[in-house]
Amino acid sequence: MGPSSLRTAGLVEALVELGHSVADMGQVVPVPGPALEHPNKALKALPAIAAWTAALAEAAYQISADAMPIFLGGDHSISAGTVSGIARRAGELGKPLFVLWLDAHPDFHTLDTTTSGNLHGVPLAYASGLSGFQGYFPKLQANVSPERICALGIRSVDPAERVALAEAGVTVHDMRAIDEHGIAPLLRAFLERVAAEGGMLHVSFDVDFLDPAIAPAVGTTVPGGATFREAHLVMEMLHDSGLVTSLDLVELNPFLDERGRTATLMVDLTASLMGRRIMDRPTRSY
Ligand code: NNH
Ligand code: MN
Ligand code: MN
Ligand code: MN
Repeated sequence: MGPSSLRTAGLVEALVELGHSVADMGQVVPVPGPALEHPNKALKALPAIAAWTAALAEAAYQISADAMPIFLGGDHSISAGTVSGIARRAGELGKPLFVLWLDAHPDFHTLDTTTSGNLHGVPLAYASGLSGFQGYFPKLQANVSPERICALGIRSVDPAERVALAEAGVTVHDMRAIDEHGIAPLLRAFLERVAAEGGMLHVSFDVDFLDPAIAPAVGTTVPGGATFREAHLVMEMLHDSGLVTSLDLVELNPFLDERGRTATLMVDLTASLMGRRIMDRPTRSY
């Protein structure tokens, strides 16, 4: 229902109004795979998510040949497919891929370390090439280097993720860092790295990055999230950078929304990323 809700809230219309040409590619269709037995009995819907990952990786690889894809979730597990498919495209183009992970959570579990068994907790670890997915998720054709990932807005990290993030060298700017430094300098430093290396940039936007007071329509709210203006500023800076090559909008659950306000906010934030601005600015610098 998340994608329908984003469409109903006017995502396509907002992008068209900004002068973009938009093609709604509809629904990716997964091909069901075999039943899978894993020693971690907590894992939920493993065969289904593995099938989705394969289908989405192929779709992301294909569509990124000549368009900027926006992937609508649905569960954040879709990013196992979207990020790995984009990584394959980046590899083929000979460009380094960077990932900006906007989320309350780092989603850096492996199939062995997740205790909830919710596979929205694993996509970034899979796409980073962490071991423990072999034989269950599709074999990775390309991965994103963990040192090229920046997780922003983090405020709920499980013990195993804490260790894995540090070992892998992921940049994590938690809410404490945002409070202390402000969100702009943290993002600017990352964008400067992307620009310096001539990289592609995938942005993965989990609704729970936002504070639940402004974005209630998500199953895993965590207090103390990004404010309305922090979130728009991130999107405005991303636009000005000209670096973003693909985007996920995930975890929107319209059953939990209030009069569509979260869906509308996600559309407005996407519009900021795609060029909507309060006032024209003299330069495109970020
Ligand atoms: N880390 C927890 C888990 O693996 C929560 C993950 N929930 C999310 N991630 N919504 O974005 O179950
Ligand atoms: Mn989820
Ligand atoms: Mn997430
Ligand atoms: Mn989350």
